[in-house]
This record gives sequence, C-alpha cells and structure tokens, in this order.
Amino acid sequence: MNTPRIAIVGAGISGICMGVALQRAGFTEFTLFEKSHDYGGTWRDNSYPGLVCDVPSRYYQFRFAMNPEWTRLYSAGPEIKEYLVGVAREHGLHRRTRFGSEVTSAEFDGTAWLVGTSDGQRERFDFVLCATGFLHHPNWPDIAGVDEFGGTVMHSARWQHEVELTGKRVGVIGTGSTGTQLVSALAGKVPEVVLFQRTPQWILPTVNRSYSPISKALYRAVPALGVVPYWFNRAAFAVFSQGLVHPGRVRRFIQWVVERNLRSVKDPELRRKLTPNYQAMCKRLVVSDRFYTAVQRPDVRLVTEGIDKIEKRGVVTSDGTLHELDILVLATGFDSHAFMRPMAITGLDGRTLDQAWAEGPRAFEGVMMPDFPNLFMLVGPHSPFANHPLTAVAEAQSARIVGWLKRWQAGEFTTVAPTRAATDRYNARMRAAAPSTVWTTGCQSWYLGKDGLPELWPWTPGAYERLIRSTPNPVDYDLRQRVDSRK
Ligand code: N01
Repeated sequence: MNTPRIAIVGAGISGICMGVALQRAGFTEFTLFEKSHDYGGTWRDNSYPGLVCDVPSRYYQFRFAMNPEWTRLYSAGPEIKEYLVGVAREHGLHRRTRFGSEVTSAEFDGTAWLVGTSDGQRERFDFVLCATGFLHHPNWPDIAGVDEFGGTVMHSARWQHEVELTGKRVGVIGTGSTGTQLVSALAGKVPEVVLFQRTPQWILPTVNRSYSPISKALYRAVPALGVVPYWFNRAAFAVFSQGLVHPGRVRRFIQWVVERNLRSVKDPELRRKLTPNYQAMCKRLVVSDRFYTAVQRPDVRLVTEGIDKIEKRGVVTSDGTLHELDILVLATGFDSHAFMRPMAITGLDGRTLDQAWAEGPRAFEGVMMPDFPNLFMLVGPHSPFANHPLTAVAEAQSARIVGWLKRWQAGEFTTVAPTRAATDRYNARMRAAAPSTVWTTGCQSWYLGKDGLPELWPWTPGAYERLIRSTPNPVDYDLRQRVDSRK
C-alpha cells in the first residue's frame, strides 16, 4: 500500500492533535514542522502573569488524552502547555518533529507540494496540513511614539520574564481576555496598574475552584470517569452557543448575568465607564472571577480617554494627561486573519493564497480550498472558535483529514480539492446566516472580516462537528487521478 508523505505545519494544539491522529491511523511518514523550539503554539507563546484558560480544563483537553491531574477548574497557561508537551511526547511526536524549521513556502507542482523551509531546504510532500493557528501574530498597535517609550514595552504574547515588576508602575493597553487577566494578576503586586481601555467588555463571572487530591485520585484510578465532566461541559457549551448564533432566551439570559455582575462595581462613575454599549458576546466574552475586584482597587486606575501618543515617560491621552509608567504592556491582540500567512502558498496554475484570499480568508467546511489540492487546514477560516475549545474542533477536523488520506491510500484519487462552486455556495450560506449571530449586533471585534461579517461558523459547534464528521458529498469535490511514478 502507498504511504503518503505528509507535512504538518505547526506544533500547537491542532498540529499535535493531527500528528497523533495520523499515527493512530497508521500514517507514519510525516514531518511536523515547528518554527520554534517547543510544542504548545499559543500556550507556548503566551506566558504573561495571570494567563488562565477560560474553558474548563476537563473540557479543554483531547478526548484521547484525558488528564486526571488538572489542578483547577480553569487551568493556568503553564499547566496547559505542560499537558500539550506531554501528549506530544507520550505519542512519540518528537521523533517526527523538526523544531526551529519554519515553513516559508509551499508550491503545488501539479503532482505534489514542494515545501520550503527557512533553512533553505525544499522537500516534496503529497499532503500539506496547515496547523498554524490564528492567535499567532501579535498585533503591534499603530500608536505614535510607541518605540520612544523609555521603560520596557512588550506585547502580552512576548512576555519578558527577565523584567522585574517589583516597584514598577505598569500600564496595560487593551481590555480583551488578555488585558483583563493581566490587570487581575498584577493588581496588588505592583505599586500602580493603569488600564487603558478603548472599549469596555462584558464580564461573565465564574469561580475557579481547585480539584481536591481525592477527586484527582479518582480520575487517575478510573480514567473513563473523565468523560463525565467532558460531556457535561460540552452540553453546557452547546446551550451557551445557542446564544451566540440565535437571538432569544439564552442570549437574554447571558445579558442579564453580565449586567448583574457589573453591579458588583460600587462606584457609579467607574461602573459607567465599564459599561459596554453593545450586547454581551458580540466581542468574545471575557470570563473572570477577579477583574471587577481588581479594577476597584485604589492602586488600579482605569483610563478611558483615548491614547494620543506614547513618549519617553509614559502614555499621553487625548485630554493632555501624561500617565507616567515604567513598563507598558500591549495586550492588543493578534492578526487573527493571517492563518497560514506569511507562508507563500501557491496552488494550481500559480494561484497564490493572497490572490485566493483577496476578499478575506475563505475555505470549504473550514478545512480545504479550491485550487489548493491536498492542502488541508486545521482551525482554518469559519471554524467554530468563539469561546469553544479548539481541542474539540481539531479532533473533528483531524478525523476528516484522516478519512481523505485513507481514500488516497486506497487509490481513489491522487489529488482532491473542493470545487469552486461548492465553496461559493458554502460561503454564501454562511454569510446569509451571519446576521442572526451576536457577532453582527454592533461592535468591533477580531471575529469580523473586511466586509463586517464574522469569519466564524455561524451555527452551533455541534452542527459543525456533525458536518465535518459526516461523509464528504462527492459532488462538492474535484478528485483527480494522475499517473505518478511512485504509484
Ligand atoms: O486580544 P483582543 P486578547 N489602542 O483582540 C485593544 C484568546 N484568549 O489578546 O476592543 C487602544 O480580544 C482592543 O480595543 P477594542 C481569546 O480568543 C483566550 O485580549 O478593539 N486599544 C482590545 O481591548 C481572545 O479573544 C484566553 O476597542 C487597542 C484589546 O486591545 C483572543 O485570545 C486568554 C488598540 C485587544 O483585545 C484575543 O484576546 C487570552 C489601540 N491601538 C486570550 N489596538 C483564554 O482564556 C487594540 N486595542 C482561553
């Protein structure tokens, strides 16, 4: 039987998941390219104080690697990274991983992909599986004078651990999940935290309880028990996701919860400043048990005037005030629409990815594109990624990709790509459904594309999983057979 040569690009959540799925299905000839020197993707890159996953740990894990050792309901970043490294090593992925090897190009020559790496090598692969993530390229804000700051300036995803925080005045720009977690962690640890807020966020309250040694021992003794909290959380997220994609009771209930939570801010003026003018969940919902407590502390200052410029001593706001700082953290998010870029990808007839995505990232069922045969994406455009665990998405997509590889191996085709007509129909359906989602109800967010419509799957994650785990409809694909010297 033929063995396909497979390149996986990226060793984060979805790359690890894909590698394990390949091994379990008996596909052993693959190379996992990772530009950095460790596993974990975003959980490797992000190591800022207070980093916690806002999806419960017993759900934010692979079904094939249930971990009995989670210490808390919501795990801290380093614990998740350790889990991912552990999964990769336990499954022997280190034997197939090429660390420090950045894929810079992939060119389809009509038969196979020529993959180029930063060290100047070029290799042929039958399949390229892009697992590059989307919260990957830090968004460095276009604020005048940012490079002139006299203290330390760093993006939250490039935390400089050697920088001493003790005794320092810290400014944080951004109030997303990252900015709110940072402020919650730094409050009380440094003399002053100044939070520069451009847009307030709704905050969903929670309690991050720790797991007792007895409960951990139980999960260790009976690993199958792990499915109980997994499916419980899955059911809870299924209800939550109804509110994301349909107006109605769930959406109203979440709105009620976040408004009630905001009432815990006692000072009316501070509460006013923290009140968003859009619906809850329009931006990705922030989940926190500590932010409102932190922001009410006397050593935390919320600044809502716009930032005019940054100068040597600190941040100057539009009212002319200079906020003097020693450290400035840019919690300003990511270029979430880059996906595999800046990799130079060239498909059939010299069509480049930049040409294909001129109007924004477009994919068929989140995993494939017309004109790019045998190229798959994990957690690609229109995957369900709002507050939903990417572990589950990656598992479902890996299964779909393995299905195609088995068909290749059975000789059904040499190359496969979705047809343009199927892709256009699919995207048109999604765009038609977008207006009923909460993401289009009047806020700016990283979910939205150039045309103001969300780049997300506009139905429930459960519906996506059913679709991607179903048998592909043959009419949607262009399958080709080619006489290949290797066959
Ligand atoms: O980034 P964001 P993030 N001047 O894009 C502000 C995941 N995540 O790193 O809202 C001033 O959400 C911007 O303001 P505005 C999660 O998927 C997960 O916080 O655009 N401000 C906003 O407040 C999340 O959604 C966890 O007006 C500027 C902030 O910066 C995603 O990562 C934890 C500005 C950016 O918010 C990204 O979150 C952390 C400027 N020029 C992150 N430019 C988990 O727990 C931007 N902003 C799983």
